Amino acid sequence: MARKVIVTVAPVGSIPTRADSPHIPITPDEVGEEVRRSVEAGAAVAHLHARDQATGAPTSDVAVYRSYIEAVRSRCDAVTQITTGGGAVTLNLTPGERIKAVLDLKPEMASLNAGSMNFGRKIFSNPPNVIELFAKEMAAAGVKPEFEVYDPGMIANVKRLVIGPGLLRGTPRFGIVLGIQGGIPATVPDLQHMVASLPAGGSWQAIAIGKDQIPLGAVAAVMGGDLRVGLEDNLYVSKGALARSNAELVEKAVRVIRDLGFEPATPAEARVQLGLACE
Ligand code: KMH
Ligand code: ZN
Repeated sequence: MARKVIVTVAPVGSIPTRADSPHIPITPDEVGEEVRRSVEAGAAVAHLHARDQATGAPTSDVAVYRSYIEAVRSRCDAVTQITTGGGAVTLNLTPGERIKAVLDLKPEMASLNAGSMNFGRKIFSNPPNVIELFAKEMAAAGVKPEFEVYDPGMIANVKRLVIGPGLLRGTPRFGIVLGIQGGIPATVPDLQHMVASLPAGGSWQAIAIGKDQIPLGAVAAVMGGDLRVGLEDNLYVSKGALARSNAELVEKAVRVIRDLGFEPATPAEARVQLGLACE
């Protein structure tokens, strides 16, 4: 039987604007519809950032997160994952502001960025005390973290600060981010090195930036991993052609992984693989 690969859709992010692409969803209905169509196309997980409804700028407003989650849940059964990272770079949020929506809304998953770095021309600050705090609070809230790792040192941080001290419930889930300026480049040898550094017993996905999103996602599938696509990290479906929707990116990713002999996991199958539900 074909291996089931988890496709995550990241429909909006904190950085791209409507000037970059008119197709970025901002209202709850837009986000809900984008996720619904992405799930129809084969996505299983929705990674969500919130946007101010008047300006389109990133926001940490819990009411917006709530409206996005309700819009998704009323339309489909995607696993919901909230960011704790986006507003750190764009809004200089405090750790408490970054995790508030996670604690109030208790989505099934949340991102947990596992180290500090240059992020383009900015600083992305995730010191050890914040990593430990987020890990403890997510464990207490019953929210599964996805450790976003941008270089091998961050994988070591997860082992030393979270897994070693027993702050993780269940198996570790990693998002290997490739191609951020300041992080590991988006190349196959870099992905191989990251995967070789992971602790045993968990699962991982490739989160490659820009044009590398689907090619490195396909490599990830071949290597036994999963992949994330979406307008958060990539606006183009092919050279010079804006993706008209997140679903268009999911459709392309699913075409490619099917050609390679895999099948996209349904949300129910993803929940089992991620340890969010029993078989
Ligand atoms: N946009 C990705 C490069 C997060 O939201 O916590 C990083 C990301 C992290 O998705
Ligand atoms: Zn994100």
